[in-house]
Amino acid sequence: MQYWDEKVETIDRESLRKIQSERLRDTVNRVYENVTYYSDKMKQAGITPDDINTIDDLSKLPFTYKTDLRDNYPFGTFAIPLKDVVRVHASSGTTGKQTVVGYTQNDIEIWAECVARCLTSAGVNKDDIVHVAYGYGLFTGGLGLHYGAERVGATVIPVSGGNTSRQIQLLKDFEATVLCCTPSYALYLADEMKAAGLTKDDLKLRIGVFGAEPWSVEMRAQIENRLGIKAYDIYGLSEIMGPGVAMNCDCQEDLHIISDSFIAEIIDPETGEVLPEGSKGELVFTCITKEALPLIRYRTRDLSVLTNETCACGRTSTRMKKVTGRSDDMLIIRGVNVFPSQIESVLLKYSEVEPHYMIYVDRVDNLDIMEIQIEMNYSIFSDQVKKIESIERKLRHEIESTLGISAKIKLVEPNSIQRSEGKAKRVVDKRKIF
Ligand code: DLL
Repeated sequence: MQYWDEKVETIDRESLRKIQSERLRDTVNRVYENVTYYSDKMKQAGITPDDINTIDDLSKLPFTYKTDLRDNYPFGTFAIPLKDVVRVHASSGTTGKQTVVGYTQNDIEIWAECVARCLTSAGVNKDDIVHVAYGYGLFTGGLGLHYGAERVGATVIPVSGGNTSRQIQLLKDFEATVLCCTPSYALYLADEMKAAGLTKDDLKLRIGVFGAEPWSVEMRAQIENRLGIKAYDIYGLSEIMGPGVAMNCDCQEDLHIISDSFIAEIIDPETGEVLPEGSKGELVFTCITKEALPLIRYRTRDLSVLTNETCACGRTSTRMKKVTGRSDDMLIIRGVNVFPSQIESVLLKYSEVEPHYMIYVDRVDNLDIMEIQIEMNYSIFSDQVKKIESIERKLRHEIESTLGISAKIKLVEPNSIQRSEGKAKRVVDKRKIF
C-alpha cells in the first residue's frame, strides 16, 4: 500500500478528532477576528469563538452559502489582507458574477500536499508522466492537479483542455502513464482515438484521475476497458480548495476526505439538520487549515453519504460515497458548472425574448450537448427568419461568453413553453449518468 503521509493517513480516530478540534478552534478565532461577514453571522446566532471547543460544537456555527460569496464579491470573505493572497481562482456563480476564491502561499502548499496525497492513493508516483487535460486558468482543475503531480515528483504535461487530436498525439508521443480530465472527456478521447485508428495498446496509460462532474460505476468500467487503465474518482470544489478534497484509494470504493484539512458533515438539505453517519444528504465542509478563505460549514449542494469506518487500505479518514446529484439546479456540462439563473440573466437583457426557456441536455457520442429553447415575444414573432436568426446568433454569443460553453439556441413561438404552477421546470437532462 502506497501512502503519501502514512502517519496522518492512518492516524487513530481519537487523535484525528483532537487535531480537527484544535484546528477548528483556531479557524473560528481567525474568521471571527478578521472577517466581518463571519463575526456578524456569529453574533446574530448568539455565539462567540469561546463556544467552539471541539468538533461536536460544529453544528452551533451558521452555514455559509454560495450566495454569501457572491454578496461579498470579489474579496469580501477573505480572512487576510489581499497583499498576502498569491493566487485567485473562480467558478460559476448563480448569476452573472463569478464565485472568487483566494490562496496564500501556505494554502497553495497545503493544496499541493492534498493533491499529492490523493494521487499517491491512486498509485501515481514519481516515475509517472501525468497528462493534465483539465482546463488551466480560473478553473481549479488544471493548476490543482499540476501542483499536486509536481509535488509527487512526476513529470507533468500541462496540456489544458480542448484540441482533442493534439491531446491524442501528445498522449502517444510523450507516453503519458496518467490521464487527468473529466470522465466524459476520457470517453470522448477513447472515441476519437478509435476514429484515428488507435487502440489502448498504442498508449502507455495506466491510471485515470477523473472528476469535476458526476459519473457512475458503469461509466468507470467502460473507461477502464476502453483505455486499459484503472480509473479513480477525485472530488473537490473551488470554494473549499479545488480538486483534492477527496479521492478514491486503490479499493475504488468510497472517496477518502482529507480529514485533517476538511471536516465533513451530512445534513438534510431542507431542514439543515445534521444527519447520522450512513444517511444520504447534502455535504457540508468546514476548512480547518486554510488561511485566505477558510469557509465554515459551506453548503456544497452535493448529495452523498459519509462513513468513518477504517477502509481496507488502512486509511482512517472520513469517507464519502460518489456524489450522486445535487440539491439545487446546477448542471455540469462538459465539466463546466451551469446555473439556469445565469441563462435567465442574459435573457432579461433582450427585449425580443421572454424569460421563459427550457434547457435540454444530452450526451451524444460521449459529448455533452445543450439546446436552449427560448420564447420570442410578439414584437418579432412575425418578423423575417433572417431577423430571428440574427437574434439567435446574438444570444448564442452572449450565453456562450457568460457560461463558458457553447449552446444551441432556438427561438420558439410566444406562449409555447409550458408554464408551471409551482417551481418552474427549466431543465430536461437526458444524460443517463446514474
Ligand atoms: O470541479 C474542482 C475539480 C477539478 C474537482 C478537477 C475534480 C477534478 P468547481 O468548478 O468549483 O470545482 O465545481 C465543483 O463539481 O460541487 C460537484 O458538484 C462537482 N464535482 C467535482 N468533483 C466531482 C466528482 C471542481 N468527483 C462541483 N464527482 C462540485 C461528482 C463532482 N461531482
